[in-house]
This record gives sequence, C-alpha cells and structure tokens, in this order.
Amino acid sequence: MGYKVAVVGATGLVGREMLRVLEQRDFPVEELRPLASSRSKGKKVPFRGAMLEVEELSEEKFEGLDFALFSAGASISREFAPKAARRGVVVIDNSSAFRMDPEVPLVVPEVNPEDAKAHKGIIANPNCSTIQMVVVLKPLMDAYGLKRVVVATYQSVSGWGKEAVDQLWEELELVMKECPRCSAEEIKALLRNKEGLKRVLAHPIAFNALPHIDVFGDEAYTKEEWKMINETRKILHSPNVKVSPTCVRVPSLRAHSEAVNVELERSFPSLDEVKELLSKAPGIRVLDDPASSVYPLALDVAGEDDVFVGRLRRDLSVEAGLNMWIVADNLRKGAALNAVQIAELLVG
Ligand code: L14
Repeated sequence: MGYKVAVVGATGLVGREMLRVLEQRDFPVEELRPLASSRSKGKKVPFRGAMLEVEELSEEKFEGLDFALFSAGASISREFAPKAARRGVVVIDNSSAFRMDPEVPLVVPEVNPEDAKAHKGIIANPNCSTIQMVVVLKPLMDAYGLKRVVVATYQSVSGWGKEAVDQLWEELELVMKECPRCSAEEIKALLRNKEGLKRVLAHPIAFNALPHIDVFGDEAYTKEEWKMINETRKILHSPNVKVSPTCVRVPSLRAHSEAVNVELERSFPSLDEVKELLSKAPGIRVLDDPASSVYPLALDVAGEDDVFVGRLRRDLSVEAGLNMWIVADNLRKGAALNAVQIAELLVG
C-alpha cells in the first residue's frame, strides 16, 4: 500500500528530479502518474527501473490521487492546482502562483513544518534562493534574533530550466569552435552578433554575470528579489525582518551560491559557537576551513541534499553581524527535495 502521486511537469528539470527524489527516499508510492503538456505526450520518464509514459495534463487525470507535485510554471499551477485540490488531491506547488496567498502554507520542513498541517489542499514550495537562505537563518534567528539580511545570489542556469542550460552550452561550444582562447572583446563580438544563436536569458551567460533573474517589478527590483523579501518573511513568521537582495545569474550549471550578511539582535560570543549551532541544525553542513581553501562550491554541492555554509566571519562593521557563503543544489533542496520533504511531513 502507498500513495497515488502525480508529477505535473514531469519532463522538466525539476519534474525529473522529483521522480528521482521520490525513488531515492523510498516515498511510499503505489502509483506514479507523470503529467505534462501535449508537447511532451508520448515521452517516457524513468521511475524505479521502468520507463513511464507521460500523459497529457487534464483535470480528469487527478481523479483518485493522493498527491500532485506541480512544477510546470505558474500559469499551469493557477489553472490546475485548484482543480486538483477540489478533487481531494494534496497539491505541492513549486511555482510562484500561490506562495504569498495567505490561505496557502509556504513550507521549508527544517524551518516551519507545523505550517503544512493547516493546508486547504495546496501547499507552496518556496523559491530556491529563499529556501537555502532560510534553512540557515532559522537557527541564527532562534539563538540571536534577526534584524536585517543583505544577500547577493549567484544562481545557476538550471534554475531557469533546460533552455537556459542549452543556451550556456551553445555559447561555450560556439566560442570553442569559432574563437578558442579569444579575448573578452572578441568573445563579446561573437556572442552578441552571431545569428541563429538561441537565447532565453536577456544576454549571453558564458563568461558573464547577469543581475537579472525573472522579470523586473516594483521599485526596480526583479521578481526574484521580491520573492526573497516576501517569502523569507512569511516562512520565518517575521513580517518585519529586513531583507535586501540582489539576484545574479552566473554560468554554473547547478547549485545556487549566496553571499549573505546578517545583522542580529544580540551578538554571538564566538564564531565557534555559531559553527556549533549551525552544524547541529537540521539540513545544514558547515564546510569552513579557509587555510585549506575549504568552503562550499557549486561544483561540489551539485547533487547533494544539504545546505552548505562556509566563509563564516564576523561583520566587523556592525555590533552583531555575521557574513557567510551559502550553497545548495537548486534542483534538489531548492525544488524537488523540499517538495518531497513536504509530502513526507503529511504521511509521517
Ligand atoms: O521558483 O532561476 O520562483 O530563473 C523562478 C525562476 C526560481 C528560479 C521560482 C530562475 C523561480 C528561477
């Protein structure tokens, strides 16, 4: 016996990772139903040694299911999540559609697991950059109080999806083919002027860093930056905590990195105490040995489940401040793993 589970957006990067996480964690799945748009009809996705045929998403496909994990974009969620919920399915939604809805819990299991219980059919999975940050902020907040967070993200192309990963590869291949070991100016000319080069991000991403994730919104902040402000407050139940983000896309494939500066209410006695506190907190691994060049790196954290933190040091410019470097796999803890962990809260 087990649960009947749909994955909506099963052919996407996050959808495929959801299947992998369900399998790896031995989630009690009795039946798995991969759903996607008509474009993916007939495709197959691997689950527990079998290849499952992807079915076209429609309202009727939710009949008789227990869980539906959505990762097919906000408009699909807006249309189908309420319909699934009305049929008694518990929806765990990875899109931004319902995250700030006061009726919808926004859950990171290490931080606010109790919120999940109050759901009315839909639970939202937070934004990837927010998840990895709040996992670390929570124990700091509980111990020392939280005043203000200043964060700059270094986000991988996989956060956008397959096409952005393809864009990075195509740009790198083009450079290697037509202009290997070129100067920055020559690469600029090549990547800016080449016709037929597919581009889903606003600019070339190879050899670059783009301060632009999601679309621009109020006050000249991007929506990704607004998500970090609003979702952090909601998850931590701290409507007054100040969050000042800058979100940047970098040419890493997988795992987001973040430079995080925290101003606390009360000072911490020593860095050792902070390291001890974070090492004991759920879902966190401290990796911090600067003398040996040891700190978390996107390349190493890709494929891992934990949130990694290093470069811990006092902010010498304020009374009670801490600087750190936080890295997590955006497709796992930032998306698929967190979603499955939410489901585990409800079956446990
Ligand atoms: O979950 O990296 O709101 O482009 C939307 C876009 C997360 C990341 C979300 C990206 C995101 C993202």
